[in-house]
Amino acid sequence: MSDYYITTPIYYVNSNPHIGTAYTTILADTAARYHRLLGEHTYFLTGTDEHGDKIAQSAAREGTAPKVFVDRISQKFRDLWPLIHTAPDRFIRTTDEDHLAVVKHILQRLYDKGDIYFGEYGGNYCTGCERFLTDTELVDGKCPDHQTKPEYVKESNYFFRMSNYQEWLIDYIKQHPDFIRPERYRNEVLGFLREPLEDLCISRPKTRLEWGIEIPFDKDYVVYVWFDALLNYLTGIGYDSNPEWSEYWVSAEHLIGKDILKPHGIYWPTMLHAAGIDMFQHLTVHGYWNFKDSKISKSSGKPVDILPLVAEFGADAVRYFLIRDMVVGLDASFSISSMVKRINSDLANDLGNLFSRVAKLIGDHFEGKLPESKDSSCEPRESAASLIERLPVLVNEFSLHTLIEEVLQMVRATNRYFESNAPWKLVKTDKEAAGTVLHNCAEALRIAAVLLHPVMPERTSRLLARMGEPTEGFVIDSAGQWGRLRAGTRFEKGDALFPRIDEKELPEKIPDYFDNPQGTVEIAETENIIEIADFSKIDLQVAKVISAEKLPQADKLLKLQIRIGTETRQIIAGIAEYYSPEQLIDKLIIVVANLKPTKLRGEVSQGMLLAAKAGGKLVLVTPDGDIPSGAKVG
Ligand code: ME8
Repeated sequence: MSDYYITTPIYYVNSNPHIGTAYTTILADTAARYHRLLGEHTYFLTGTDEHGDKIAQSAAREGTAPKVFVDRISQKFRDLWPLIHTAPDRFIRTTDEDHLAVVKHILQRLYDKGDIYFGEYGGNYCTGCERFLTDTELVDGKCPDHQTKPEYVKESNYFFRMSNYQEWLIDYIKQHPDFIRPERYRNEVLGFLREPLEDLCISRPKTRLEWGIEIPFDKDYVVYVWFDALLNYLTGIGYDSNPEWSEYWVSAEHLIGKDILKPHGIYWPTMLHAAGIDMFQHLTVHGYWNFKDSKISKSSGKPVDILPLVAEFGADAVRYFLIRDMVVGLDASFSISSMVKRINSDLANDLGNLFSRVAKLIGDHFEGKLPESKDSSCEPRESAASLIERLPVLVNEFSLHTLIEEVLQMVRATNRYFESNAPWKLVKTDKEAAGTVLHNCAEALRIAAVLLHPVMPERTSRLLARMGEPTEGFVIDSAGQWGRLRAGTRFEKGDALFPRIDEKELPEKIPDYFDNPQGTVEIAETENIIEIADFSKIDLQVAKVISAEKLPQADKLLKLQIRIGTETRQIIAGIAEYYSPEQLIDKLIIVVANLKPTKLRGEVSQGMLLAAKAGGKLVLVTPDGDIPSGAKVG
């Protein structure tokens, strides 16, 4: 059994997870599941990057202590992962105790070795990137990724002698063509390395930034956030504590977006080499998900949120679209329309429909039991065998979109086989022959489900369960064998695995992803007109009441615990005269989600609910229909 270790970037906790960060995590999760399917001992690490200027500033803006702030946002990432069916083996935080120890250990080692020195440096610092940018990286004096002018910073600091390792790194990359992939990013790194490499400033004086890991040999400094963050990849597998860490390490694959190529392609290998640690196996770089030509990011405005998509289409269908529609290395365009087309054509039509038709015929003509196959030679069998043979190559090359497309080609071949043999007619003249066709189709569907399980773990498990097959923990060597299904097994049709989506209904349901879905609205003049921009400052969201109780000694107040998306909050509402706590449980309400928290009768209130009042009556404003909590109102 060989080992495989895959990592995602650890995400900054300066704001919530979004489509981009979810994408890398889904891609890594899918890769991990494919390696498990190949029978490899696999470890998958993700987590959050919690130190540095950017986080300290976000916490300060909110008036919260950094640790309280990072605990809250980090939890949002942790809560999101199961909702999109990702299952990391460890969720690392750079504030974890074992990580602090690893960072200090490596710093001390490099310092003792003479690879760290004290000096002075002035340069253009981009807080968004959390690094100094060289003059050649600036476009019109601005950071091209963040469109902000960097700040000139000059101060005494500790430096890592990165320049000493420039020649070594060039040679290493040249000798290991797959080290940085796809090739365009390898070339980009070699391009950076054509310029002389400067030493890396790896500290910040505490007088400017306290929120970081203290340098072990100088208590007046904290370590630079990138130096701290990159080392998470070692902490995550128990470097220095687990004797088996190196077995995973040599097969490590770092998956990142192209925005963070330089720290991973240059800082990280030189840091490892200086510390006497072997290189990881691959740095695999993907492009950006764009929406209308701009990168989806926490600062790009809407849409960024993945949960409304999951609520509308289901986590597995969203995963399928994201993996199928991005070629790793290139940018891809996100739109609801392409997502709906993909789900409807591949999943609802090709896969889901075939399963329903096969299951229906088995139900109608074979009492719901799988008929026998008298002859298993058919085109689907051949295409399944050739795909399974190439599976390791496609997985190791990270060609997951090709792999998925090939599975769908096999499904389409099965549809053709089904159509050309017309078992619904054949059953009337030759029941045994019809049984053979249906059995072979079922076998092809089973193998398709096994091969798509890493992309859609939940839906394919359901499909397999309906054939009485194991739903997880299988490996391709056995599960990929044609002929595992036994005649006579119960075969259930069940409800549609991938219901067809009607695109016309979506602008109402997930308006954030559409331009002005309601069209322009004429409003009557009133005295108190506000601009749309003023209104859009108010973040109205749907929330679900989880619990409610009376506040002692406060006749009018109720204390509610509400859920907004994945987040739980407490609000104190003056509605006790109109609603009993029991009436409120499970109710969907509308809340102002971005109100500054306040205290009422000693209790924190993190929001305000909306209610309408007239003539001594008060009623809550509620959504007219079932919609997930966290849905935006506007
Ligand atoms: O850079 N398309 O964290 P980060 C695709 N903490 N992927 C995207 C994306 C988009 N539009 N937007 C973001 C950091 N990503 C550091 C990393 S690692 C030691 C430290 C993904 O929160 C992509 O993987 O800014 C990108 O590299 C990452 O989120 C950046 O996350």
